[in-house]
Amino acid sequence: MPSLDSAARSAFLSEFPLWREVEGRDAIARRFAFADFSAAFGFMTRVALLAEKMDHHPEWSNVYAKVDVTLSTHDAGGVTEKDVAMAREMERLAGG
Ligand code: H2B
Repeated sequence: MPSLDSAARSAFLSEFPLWREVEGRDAIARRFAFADFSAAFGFMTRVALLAEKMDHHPEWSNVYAKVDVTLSTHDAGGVTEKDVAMAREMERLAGG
């Protein structure tokens, strides 16, 4: 699967302005902020089940109510449509 071209990257960033491009590597990232740990971990649980189905897994970390997510397709060495699909699902599951 090819990495996204610059038009597709711009389209993604305008559709999802809370996502950013990571400096120094081809990846996209966003911090999700929830009301509390329970909401954050509930989100992570739902995403984890979906990630298994999609066979596409986020890099992420959690501190209390915050979840920091980085998406990249390791096989492709960069951002692909799989990452956009996962970002879209994350927005949906976060209630965005
Ligand atoms: N997740 C992500 N983010 N990138 C990948 O390239 C990837 C993955 N590859 N999850 C999958 C699993 C691969 O390792 C398995 C063997 O299909």
